[in-house]
Amino acid sequence: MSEVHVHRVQPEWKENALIDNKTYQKWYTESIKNPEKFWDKHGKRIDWFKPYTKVKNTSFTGKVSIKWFEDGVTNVSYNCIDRHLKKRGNQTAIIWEGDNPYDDKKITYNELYEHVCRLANVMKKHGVKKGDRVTIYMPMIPEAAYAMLACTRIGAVHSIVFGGFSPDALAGRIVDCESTFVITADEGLRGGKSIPLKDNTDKAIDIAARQGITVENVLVVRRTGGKVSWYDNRDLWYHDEVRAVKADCEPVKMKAEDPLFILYTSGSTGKPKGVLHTTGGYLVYASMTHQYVFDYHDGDIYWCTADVGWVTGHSYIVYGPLANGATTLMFEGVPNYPSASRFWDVIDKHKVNIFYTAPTAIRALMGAGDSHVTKTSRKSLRVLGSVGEPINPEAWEWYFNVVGDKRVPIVDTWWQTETGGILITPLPGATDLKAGSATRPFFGVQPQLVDNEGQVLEGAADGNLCIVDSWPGQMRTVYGDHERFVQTYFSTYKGKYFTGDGCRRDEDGYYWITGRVDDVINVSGHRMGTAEVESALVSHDKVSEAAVVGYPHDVKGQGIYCYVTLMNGIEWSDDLRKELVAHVRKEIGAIASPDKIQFAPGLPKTRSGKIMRRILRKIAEDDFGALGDTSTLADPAVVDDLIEHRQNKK
Ligand code: 6R9
Repeated sequence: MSEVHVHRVQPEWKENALIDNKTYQKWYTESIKNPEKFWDKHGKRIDWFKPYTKVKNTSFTGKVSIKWFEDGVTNVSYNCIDRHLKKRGNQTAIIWEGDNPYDDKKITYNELYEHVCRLANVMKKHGVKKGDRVTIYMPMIPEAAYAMLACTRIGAVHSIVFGGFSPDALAGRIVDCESTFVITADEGLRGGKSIPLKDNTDKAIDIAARQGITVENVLVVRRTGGKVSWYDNRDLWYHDEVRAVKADCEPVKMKAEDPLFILYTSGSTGKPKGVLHTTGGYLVYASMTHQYVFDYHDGDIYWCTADVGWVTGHSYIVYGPLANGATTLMFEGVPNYPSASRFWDVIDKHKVNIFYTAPTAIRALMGAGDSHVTKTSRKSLRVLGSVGEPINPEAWEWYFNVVGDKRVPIVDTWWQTETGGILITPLPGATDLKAGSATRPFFGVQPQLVDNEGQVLEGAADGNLCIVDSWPGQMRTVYGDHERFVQTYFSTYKGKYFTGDGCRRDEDGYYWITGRVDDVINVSGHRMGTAEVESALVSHDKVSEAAVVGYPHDVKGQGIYCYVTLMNGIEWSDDLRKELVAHVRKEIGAIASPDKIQFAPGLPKTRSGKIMRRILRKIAEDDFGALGDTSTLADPAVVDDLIEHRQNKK
């Protein structure tokens, strides 16, 4: 391995930092030795209508049950809005930066209160009650945050579907959680292009209806003014509705373990899972990690570039920052529009202090050249963050040297939809940095590496990453399928939460995430089950079989490589390739667009019929020398065919 460059904590990073190394060590030890006591103290960082007396009640064995602060009563929107009003009613809660650089606005906490209360009243008026599921399919506009908070105000459970997903994917998620109320916009706007959100919603609702789920109402925000179809008995304009209701709405009393939101995420098998997070523990964990990981101080301008359709947007655009009374920036656009300076221009424009983005964006902007960065000031920056996939040391160093001018610490934060918040990360004033390492566990987090047989690995080692005990932000179940929750996360290594990631621990106890060890690929920081892409491919009537693997991609991290076997008598052609790409985009969405499709006369299978993906991965990487043992294949000749096709680029 190449020499690792250690970046020591600089004196300026420590100076005003909330946590230095000594404090980290002390708190970490306390949090592991006596989690009850530690979380009893930190659970009080949010306001409770009725304080909890029980702190932790969790078990990773048997039926698996996870409860935190279970007898406490609170409300998320109250914590993100009401409790700040006295002190910071006129402080900006949300800075919105539109796709077009001339489009922006600021929303104070007082205004946020009114927007959220009105929307909550609209939902109530149309029959949405505590426990009902509301699907949100929105662009990155403040109304997306209002919608989330309005749900929490009345105890409805939101399920946000990323605006890049297709009508089919949206329908699947509406049906799975039986959601009868949808909030969307006429169109989204990204990089100057419009996205037909209302039109997609109409299509999704038709598909859902055929599967027995009737959406009663669609609330539509007018974003672009583009033409949309309208169904009077079902569709409601947001701007009309909010005018007609009161500007106050009591927050509903929620038990700590009442559901807060569902977020669908891809796994190695089957359909996406509805990850369920609950109220109290999630908010404690999101707000605490937001404060300490980003060394957030009162008055800081904080910007996370994620979309609210992903967990990063939930925890670190909306819930964590707003629970802390922060000013959070919400960006509608893309990194390279109107130019590759956009991120850095926005940082200067709004004097952003904390900036949190993904390696795929960093790599793309690195490729665009340093001058786009160096012509901007970026003097306001104090902390940089990275999330979503492993960051390669070259991109890390560029982020550090060029974007941060060697002056600003980088927090490489490892976590998952399932974990609710950051689990492994540096703390800016405490942790010496190594480019490419997520470094050390956050308070209360106990990582463990195990080999494939489940043997615990000590010291410096390479293995499968598990977490041995619960933390408050952990998911509680798969919506409607607890058995799948237990099977997916707690059965591979009994009594432990298995993350699905591979990981190396070095001699300093630093963690280096090496990527997924299951059939999940990470494309531009978006999680994709290879099984989902395969099922989209085989749903095409000319495809008989498909196998999908990830392969290294310079900008996306991983690209999507598909092997496709055709129905008898169908000829392979470039047009068919295009047709298949379009088909997958239609079935799932543009984020699942295959990068490469290779015609495969046959797939390498074991005698029991299991596809040997290991071999397919190697071929996709052009690594023909290291195919390993192929003797267990039912028909070893298949492999030569695949290599030949790969080399002929057929
Ligand atoms: C927050 C989020 C989770 C998967 C996770 C891992 C990868 C996320 C990472 C990282 C290396 C980091 N991942 N952050 N890998 N270093 N800092 O991304 O959630 O969409 O559920 O993805 O992403 O493989 O298992 P999610």
